[in-house]
Amino acid sequence: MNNVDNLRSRIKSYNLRRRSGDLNLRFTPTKISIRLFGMLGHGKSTLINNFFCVLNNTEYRNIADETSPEESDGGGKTMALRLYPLDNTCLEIVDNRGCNEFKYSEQTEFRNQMEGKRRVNSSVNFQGDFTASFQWAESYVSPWSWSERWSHWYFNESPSDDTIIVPVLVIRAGWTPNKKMLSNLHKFCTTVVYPHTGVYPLIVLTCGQERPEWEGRHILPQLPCSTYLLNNYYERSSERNPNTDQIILEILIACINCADNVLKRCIGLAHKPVFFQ
Ligand SMILES: Nc1nc2c(ncn2[C@@H]2O[C@H](COP(=O)(O)OP(=O)(O)OP(=O)(O)O)[C@@H](O)[C@H]2O)c(=O)[nH]1
Ligand SMILES: [Mg+2]
Repeated sequence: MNNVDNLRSRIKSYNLRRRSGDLNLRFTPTKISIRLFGMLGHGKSTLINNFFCVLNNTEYRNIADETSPEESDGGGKTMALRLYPLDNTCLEIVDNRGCNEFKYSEQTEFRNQMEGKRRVNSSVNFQGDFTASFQWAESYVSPWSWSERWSHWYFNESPSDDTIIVPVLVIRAGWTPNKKMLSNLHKFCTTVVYPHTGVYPLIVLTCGQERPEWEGRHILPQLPCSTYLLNNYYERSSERNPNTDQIILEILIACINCADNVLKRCIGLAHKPVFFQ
């Protein structure tokens, strides 16, 4: 078996339920939810297409709505949360709307997503509507408002024991954030991502072919984020090669390892913590 096949079979054979049993966990998670976050147009949806074609060893197909260059008007293509289960694995990937600068309202939305308050397939909204609706509901304007609002909040995208969340930041190599944006990103990782997931995000730097000098570069050197420089396959350049295949599979293995670390932190606990210290 070559290295790529070997990685592929490790991913397919990882069984979260079995692993939880081996660790004697007191609850049984069944899926790893890889949540993508990042700037508008930096390659999140394309990365999902890469996961599919490499894991299934098929030709590149645009399953997750990669933006074509003609469509790319800077407005953002993905506007809703979209769920993509990876066949025959315990992994799912959640595509996200790209943000502009990781400002507070954008981080609030992402926080709500991690708490399971954003329904899959619903539009992602950076206006802070959750906060507004929560305050409104709490003010008891009418007894109906509370239940009506709650019916819109769908807790399936389980913040709970069923799901281990693995955060992935997708950033284009060559991106030059200003100081404020970098500080926003740092805050996002330390005050939103880590407390909700128990890990720092994996960082995938896309468009590596244009910026080979970014190999080994850390966007947030103060944080222990594993970073991968990647040439995504995309519609106009979709011929597969073993190097890219290997990096894609290594990213998935890193996601599994991240989830495994979270499981180990849950040994002895009755439930997955709502917040990690
Ligand atoms: N050259 C190159 N182009 C890429 C790479 N990854 C993505 N692209 C291109 O970048 C553009 C944006 O990619 P998307 O996957 O749509 O980006 P996104 O982050 O999902 O964008 P939004 O949904 O709009 O936030 C598309 O035209 C892709 O073909 C890469 O690694 N190299
Ligand atoms: Mg997209």
